[in-house]
Amino acid sequence: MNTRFKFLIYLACALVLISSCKKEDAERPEPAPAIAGLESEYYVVIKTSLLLKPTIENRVDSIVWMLNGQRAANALQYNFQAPADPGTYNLIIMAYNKGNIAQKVIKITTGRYLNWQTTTNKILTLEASQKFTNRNDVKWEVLSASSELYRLSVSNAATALFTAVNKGTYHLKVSAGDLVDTLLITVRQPDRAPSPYIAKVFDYLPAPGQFVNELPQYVEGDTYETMVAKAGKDLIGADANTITLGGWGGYVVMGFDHTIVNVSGRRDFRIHGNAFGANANPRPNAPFGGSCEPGIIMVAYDKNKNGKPDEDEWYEIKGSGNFTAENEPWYSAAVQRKNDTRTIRNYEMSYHRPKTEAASAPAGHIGISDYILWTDNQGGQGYKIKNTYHSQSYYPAWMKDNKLTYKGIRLASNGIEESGQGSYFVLYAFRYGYVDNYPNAHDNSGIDIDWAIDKNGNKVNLPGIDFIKVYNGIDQENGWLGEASTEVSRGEDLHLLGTNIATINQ
Ligand SMILES: [Ca+2]
Ligand SMILES: [Ca+2]
Ligand SMILES: [Ca+2]
Ligand SMILES: [Ca+2]
Repeated sequence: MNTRFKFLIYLACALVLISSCKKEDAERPEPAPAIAGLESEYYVVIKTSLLLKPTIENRVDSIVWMLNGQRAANALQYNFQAPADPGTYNLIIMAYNKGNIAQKVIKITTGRYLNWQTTTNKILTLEASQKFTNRNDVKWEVLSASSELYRLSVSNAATALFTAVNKGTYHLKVSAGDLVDTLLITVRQPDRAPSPYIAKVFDYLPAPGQFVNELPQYVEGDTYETMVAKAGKDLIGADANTITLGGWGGYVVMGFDHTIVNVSGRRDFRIHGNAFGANANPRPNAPFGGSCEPGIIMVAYDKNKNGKPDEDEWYEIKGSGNFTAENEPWYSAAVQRKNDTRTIRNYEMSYHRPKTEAASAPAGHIGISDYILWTDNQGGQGYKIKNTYHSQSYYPAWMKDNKLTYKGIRLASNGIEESGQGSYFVLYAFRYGYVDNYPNAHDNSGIDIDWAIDKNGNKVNLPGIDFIKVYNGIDQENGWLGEASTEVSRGEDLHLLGTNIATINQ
C-alpha cells in the first residue's frame, strides 16, 4: 500500500467519524423555548399602552409578535399601543429555536374604562389616576349599575370606596374640570356565598341584671372565653336564641362573614330582640309602647382587613333619642311622671359585686333593695334590686373583677306606670335606631348605616359595615318588672334577604 492510498483511507475514516458525530448532534433535540410571565387576556384603556415583558426559558433564535395576523415586532418586549377606538386584538408571541416553535395567544380588549375587579359584599378601594394629583375638585359618580344595591363612598379626592350586593358591571366616572377617567368595575360572586346572619361573636359582657347567668346559662367553671363562645352559639345563624345584655351598659360585639352594604336611601340590617306592644294600655291615644328596651348600636368596617374588630374605628348609630328624648312622642308623659328624662352622652357606671346572695326577699317587699351597689360619673350612687322572680346571682358569675365599669350613652327613662296602682308598666318605644325597641318584623327595627356619626357627632359616609356592637341604653327599674334589659337575638343583612325598608331621613 502506498502512502498516498493509506492517507486516503485515513481521510475516509475521519470523514465517517466526523459525519457520525455531526449526525448525533442533529439528532439530540434542543429543549423548546418556554414562554412565561404573560396573562392570556388584557384590558387596555384607549390611547394608553401596555408593555408586555415575557420571560423565555431555554435558548431562543428569534421572537415574532403577530398582531391580528400581521408581524408587529421581533424583540423580546412588545409595547402595545391602544388606538383611540375601542376594539379587540389577537396577539401571538412565537419563540423559535432549532426545530421548535413555542407560542402563546393573548386576547387584548381596549376600551374607554379603567378596569377593576372585586367580589360582592367586599369593599374595593379605588384610586384616582396620576393625572388627578393635586386637584381638589375631583368628583366621583356612578354612570350605570347592574343593580341599585351598591355604595360609592368618597373619603377624599384621591380615593373612593365601592361595594355592591349583586354581581355585575358598574360604570363610574372620575372627573376634575376637563380631566376625566371612566372606570369599569366587574363584580363577581365570591367562591362561598355569604350568610345573611350573624357569623361570629367577638365579645360579650352583660351588666348585672335579672336574666344574667341564665341567658346564656352560666355553669361552674365557665370563663369569659367560654361565655363569649356560648353567646356565639346562641346568636350565630338563622336559628338564633335570645341572650340578655343585663342592666345599663351591658354589651355584645358581633360580626358578619361579609360587608353589609350601606345602600343609599334604605335600611341595611336589623338585630332582633323581643320587644312587643302593650295590648291593654289605659292611656288614651298612647304612642307605641309595651316592652321596649332599646339597645344602642355601634358599627365598624374592617378597615385593616384582618377579620377582627380591633383597630377599626367604631361609629355610633344615631338613634332618635341619642342626643335628647324631647322629640319622642311619650316625652311629656315621662316628664309628668317625673322620670329621669335626661340623655347623658358620656355616662359611666360601675356595678359592685354583691356581698351576699340571699335567696328571697323579706316578706312584703318587691325584692332585696340593697343588692348591688352602683356608682356613676355624675356623682350618683345607689343599689340595684333583686326581685322575687329571679333568685340566681345577677352579677356575671364568670367575672373575677369585684367591680364592672361600663361607658356609653344613657338614654331617657322610657318606662311609665300607667295603671296608677303600680301594676302596669309600659316601656315606650323610641322612634327608630335601636335593638329590642320595636317588634322584629316592624320596619322600625331596621337600621340605616347612614345614621352613623363619628365621635365628634359628624355624619359619616360609610361604604358598609362588618361589625356591630349593641349595649343596653336604659338604666331604669320598673317595679315588679325589674330593670330594663336589652335582649339580642338573630342578626340580618336586609339586602341579602331581599328586604327593602326605606330609610327615615334625619
Ligand atoms: Ca343605607
Ligand atoms: Ca326585651
Ligand atoms: Ca380589623
Ligand atoms: Ca329585657
